[in-house]
Amino acid sequence: MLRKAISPSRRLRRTPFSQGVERAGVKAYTVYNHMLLPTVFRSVEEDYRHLKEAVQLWDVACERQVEIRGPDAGRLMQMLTPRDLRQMRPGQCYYVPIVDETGGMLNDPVAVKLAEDRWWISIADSDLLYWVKGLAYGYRLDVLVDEPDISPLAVQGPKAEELMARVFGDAVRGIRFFRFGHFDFRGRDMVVARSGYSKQGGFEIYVNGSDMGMPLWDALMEAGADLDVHAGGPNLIERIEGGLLSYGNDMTDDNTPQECWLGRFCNTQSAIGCIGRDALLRVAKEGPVQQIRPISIDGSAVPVCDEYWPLMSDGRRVGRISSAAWSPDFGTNVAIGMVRITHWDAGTRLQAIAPDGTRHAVVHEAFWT
Ligand code: THG
Repeated sequence: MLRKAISPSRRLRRTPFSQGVERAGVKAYTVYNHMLLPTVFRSVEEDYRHLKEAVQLWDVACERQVEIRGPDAGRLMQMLTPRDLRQMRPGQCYYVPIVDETGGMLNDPVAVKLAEDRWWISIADSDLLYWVKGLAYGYRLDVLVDEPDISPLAVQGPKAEELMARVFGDAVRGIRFFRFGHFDFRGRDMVVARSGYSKQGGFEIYVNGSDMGMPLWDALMEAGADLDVHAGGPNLIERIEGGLLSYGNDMTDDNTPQECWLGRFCNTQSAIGCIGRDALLRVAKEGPVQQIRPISIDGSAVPVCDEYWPLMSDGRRVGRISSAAWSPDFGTNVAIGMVRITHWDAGTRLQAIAPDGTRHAVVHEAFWT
């Protein structure tokens, strides 16, 4: 396992909140969309406990926005995803699988509809901008596609609403899940959504302008002192408990949305214009032959999963673990795996080959929360 520093350089982008993150004592980063993403402050377990009890500021500026604007924006958006966007209104966010012409997953972003002719795609870790620009150019669409100076800052945890109300006013309390509103911070308009990569509730502020990063970070830290606000980040344990998938870890372009258990976010039949529609309709006839499942792994705390761990049955490989962590609240190791159809029923007992030994594993029906 990697336990070395990463050499900084201009290619590894800092964020508008990096000063605040460093001041808060960040202990580890990962790299996401060529940008720093803080992952650990006190320890993964302490951060997990604090996330479930208080409120955290997350520097998720690495969730970069692909902005599409122009008369063909809606058409281009529908080309990207098998989720039917016809009912989506400005003010809404949708979690959308993005697929290529084979139905393979290219990204699993949050789409933000600002206006009929203006959208943001809040991307996971892949260079989606080039696919979108390529389609816009190849199809001669009347749109502009670029990456604006917008940096998400997530406020997550049970006390998030109280903290947000103190800084943005009581109106934030009225924002519904996966909806957004426009709010003023020191004369700058910002999109504030009820969303975020945790199951603890909270908001995401699409910070408008890098120059506003530290002023907003400081304002939130000051306003939340008595709420025990602390810096945090997407938490490995909490997101596995909650079944939140990580693109590049749990799935790649080798997987269809159906394999990723994202079928509930697809309306392939009615998503007319989606580039991958024909391929997905073809595989839908047969149904997927492997699928993501929650898995528990017996024994003491597992090491970091930084490569697939084979899942075995009777000496045959029937799947793989892609994310795993010890869950203090569930008293077991929780994991996300891809399992073959023959072995994906809840209760199926398998063996997981972790680097420190082979362990018993059990397939579950649903994620833990
Ligand atoms: N917020 C924003 N951008 C993002 C993420 C985010 N970009 C990168 C990454 N996260 C994209 N992946 C996800 C994965 C899950 C969710 C959001 C983005 C998510 N899922 C909920 C669930 O599955 O329970 C809710 C989905 C729904 O009901 O619509 O929130 O976090 N801006």
